[in-house]
Amino acid sequence: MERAYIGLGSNLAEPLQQLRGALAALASLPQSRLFASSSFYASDPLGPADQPRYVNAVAALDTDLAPLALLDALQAIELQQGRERKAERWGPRTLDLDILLFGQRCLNEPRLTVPHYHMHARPFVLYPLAELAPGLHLPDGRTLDELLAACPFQGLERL
Ligand code: A4P
Ligand code: MG
Repeated sequence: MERAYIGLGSNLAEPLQQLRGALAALASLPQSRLFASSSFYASDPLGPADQPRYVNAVAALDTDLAPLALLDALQAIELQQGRERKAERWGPRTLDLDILLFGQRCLNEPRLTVPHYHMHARPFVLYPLAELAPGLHLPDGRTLDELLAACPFQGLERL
């Protein structure tokens, strides 16, 4: 099995419940085992400011699914929980599930870029990730500690 890290985010329709529902769905994915999940964090929105604050968390999932099969499964969970894809970039959503890391793989496919393209600069990704994997390093060799040092715990509140 490979360990994938999944970023969870929601800012509509009871975000905490959305994240709890998503964790339950992750725990029942085939060929996979939910290894751990972080605390929940309230976070200021990145992108348009006229939207509610988010709740974010990170999960560690051990899986035998191929990366694209995992992406399909995550998108199915988003849809089950009422996600509507809107044109606005970084707009509000009931549930967003991003593959942050998949083992030490680097993937550049039309539907899937891993590591997630913006994870290195997002406090609502890095701090929950640090709870689960303090000594982690990215495939490019950067350590999580380095990234955290450059990313203030700003606009973030551990719930
Ligand atoms: N895709 C490519 N790589 C990946 C990956 N590693 N994981 C593709 C998941 N999906 C990946 O995603 C668009 C397409 O990205 C997918 O169809 C998939 O094939 P989407 O979920 O439909 O769209 P999106 O999430 O709105 O776009 P984007 O650019 O991925 O947004 P982000 O980066 O996910 O940001 N503020 C706070 N505080 N907390 C948040 O969680 N999230 C966002 C969304 C904005 N602001 C936020 C937060
Ligand atoms: Mg997304």
